[in-house]
Amino acid sequence: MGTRILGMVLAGGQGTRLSPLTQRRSKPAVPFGSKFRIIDFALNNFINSGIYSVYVLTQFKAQSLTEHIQRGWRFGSVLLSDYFITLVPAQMYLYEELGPVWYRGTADAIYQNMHLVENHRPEHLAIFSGDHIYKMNVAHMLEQHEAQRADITIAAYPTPVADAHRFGIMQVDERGRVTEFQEKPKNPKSIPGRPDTALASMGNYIFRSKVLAELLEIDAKTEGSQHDFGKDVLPRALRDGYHIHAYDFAKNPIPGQSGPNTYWRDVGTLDAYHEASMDLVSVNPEFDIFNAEWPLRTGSEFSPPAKFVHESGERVGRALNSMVAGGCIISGGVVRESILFRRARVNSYASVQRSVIFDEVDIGRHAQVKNAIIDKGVRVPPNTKVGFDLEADRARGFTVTESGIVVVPKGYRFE
Ligand code: ADQ
Ligand code: ADP
Repeated sequence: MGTRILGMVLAGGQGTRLSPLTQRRSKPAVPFGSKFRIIDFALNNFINSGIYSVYVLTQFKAQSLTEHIQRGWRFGSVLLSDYFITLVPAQMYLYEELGPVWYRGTADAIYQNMHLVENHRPEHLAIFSGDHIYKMNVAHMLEQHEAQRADITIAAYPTPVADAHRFGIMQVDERGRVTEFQEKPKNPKSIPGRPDTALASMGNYIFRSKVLAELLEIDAKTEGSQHDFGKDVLPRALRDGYHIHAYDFAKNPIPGQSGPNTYWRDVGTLDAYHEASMDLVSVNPEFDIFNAEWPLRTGSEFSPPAKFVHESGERVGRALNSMVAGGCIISGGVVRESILFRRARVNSYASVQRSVIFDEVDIGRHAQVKNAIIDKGVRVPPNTKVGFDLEADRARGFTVTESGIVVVPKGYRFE
């Protein structure tokens, strides 16, 4: 018997604009929120929606992601064949006409893996992006998809017209059926009656499997196609008369949460990443990770609890408006509005402010760090300042963003 739905997460994004955080890992593998990685949110959306058969498609620099999935995302000793989260690394695919090629685009990534789909014979396929921070009850989207008897359902998010050129933009009729779809249009059309807002695709789709197979078969043979869902497959499906429905994300119900579900962020730039991190440590964050009815799993690892020591004069070990992961020791230093990942160390008289500190970073005595993102394992020597003199930081080779966030890359050694 076939499965009702199979999940596919597109996790091949290069994340160029997140460099240097993506110098050695793909975008979905970038750490976020003290103990998660970006991909965890997409995976939790599936698991919390009761979708337990999930393939994760990777392409670039997948090692970090592979280790994360293998370490954390296994269903223990469950032997049921329908319970799995499996990473599918890109392989050279032998096209008769082209010879072996890597994934040519998002649609091609799925096309090359249709044999996996055939093994499960699912009625529907949920193809979701692994790049965003949000909660989404996919079961509710599936209910609508089935109730509407749609061939394709696209998750939709109303977005300011000024940002709309970055997305696939849809027009829908009064019942929510998609009548137009344009990928990243230069002059995006707004929602009728709402001149400032356009309806953006979230890059999350549910396809009737049979329809997907037909569309991908045609797309693979279409000359000039970039083999991308937004650029090629969806516009073609619309032209060919398939029934495409929009799913209104704001109506998505999350257990344990009232009001509309409006948080969906692409942390695709360093500034967006920093801003989303600062939201988490704010007193009333827009994105709530403490909802026990929507548990957020991640790569589990054993680490001791966070520890805070010393209190005498200037030498105070404490953290305020911050998140501190397991294994950290805040020893006589002060942390404010910051996120500390596992096993970070803040030593005496040091201060850390509005910063994101990755695993195993060591902040030396009297060091001061502000508006910074410090990648894994970097040792900030005693008395060093980061984020105070941006020219000096640039001269050290650090990335400094438009809004003045300083990023210290993995492997950097201070003199
Ligand atoms: P883009 O922002 O251009 O638009 P894209 O680069 O196509 O997104 O990436 C989509 C997803 O696929 C991401 O999760 C990415 O990690 C992954 N991915 C990219 N290339 C891949 C490959 N070769 N193999 C595997 N995975 C890959 C898309 C849609 C728009 C929509 C926005 C929403 O095309 O219509 O509005 O997403 O963010
Ligand atoms: P600094 O002045 O640089 O902060 P200290 O040596 O004064 O360094 O403080 C280190 C503190 O960290 C110790 O007092 C201890 O409480 C804590 N600590 C160090 N190593 C461990 C460990 N392995 N497990 C638990 N706590 C530790």
